[in-house]
Amino acid sequence: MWIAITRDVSASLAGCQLSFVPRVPIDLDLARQQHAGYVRALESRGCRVLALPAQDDLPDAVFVEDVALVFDEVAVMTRPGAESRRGEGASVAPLLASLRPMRAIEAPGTLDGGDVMRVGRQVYVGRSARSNDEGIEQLRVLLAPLGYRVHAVVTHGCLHLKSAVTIVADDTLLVQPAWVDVAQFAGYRLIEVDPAEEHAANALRIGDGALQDGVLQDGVIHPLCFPRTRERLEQAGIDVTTVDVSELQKAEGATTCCSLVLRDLAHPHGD
Ligand code: CIR
Repeated sequence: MWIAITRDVSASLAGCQLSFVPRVPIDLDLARQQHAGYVRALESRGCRVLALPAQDDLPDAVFVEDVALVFDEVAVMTRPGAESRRGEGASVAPLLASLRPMRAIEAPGTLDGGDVMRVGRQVYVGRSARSNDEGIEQLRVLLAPLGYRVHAVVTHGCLHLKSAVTIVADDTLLVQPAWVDVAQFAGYRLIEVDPAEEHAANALRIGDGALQDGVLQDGVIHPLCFPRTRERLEQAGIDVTTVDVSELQKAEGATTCCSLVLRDLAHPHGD
């Protein structure tokens, strides 16, 4: 029903890109254990996980979300804003090509998957240090015939749009109001992160509100270290699976960034 593409942690993770968090030592073994726990969480939420081997020469390659966007109709290889990350897509593209028709963002466009949030047919794209106007425009042109509408969103003080806002249920967004103007999401139900948990807006939703064998399989994977925001999510009726991703957070990642989640069109009902 859902496929999640992941990639094992690079031996060189400590050399990752960092923009808004200070560089602190990363325990590589622990990062690998935590990543394995994340993969188990994906499986527990009903994903069939396709795990790519680590790319040890590419520090940020575990963050597969940034190199591609996957819709039901098409997959789009992005062109990451950080030059050090442009080699990561080459090994993801052949796998995606077996699952979707392929498109690509071309130079001088740049786009990171972490800047792209789909809510139904609306696609919000962060205009960030990583994603430029040209990249956003290319995506707009590419998706328009498929019935998606692209909206550019300015973020401030964070790496990606999905550092500031993620979808957690149909028409429900988890937001960090300090990093994005929430007025642009006025039509949605908004859940704010707890003020003490600055980085808590990045939740990974698995599900689409549909029943699976009569059971609603929909919920989010969320970092363990944000219990207050978790409580807010649960009070809003959202099913939360927590994962300890402390070492990946030191590399400025969280839960959406470590997978590409797509509908398994060959097995839409999990059979
Ligand atoms: C980077 O700066 O590119 C990586 N260290 C972190 C990327 C995290 N990606 C994401 O949240 N989508």
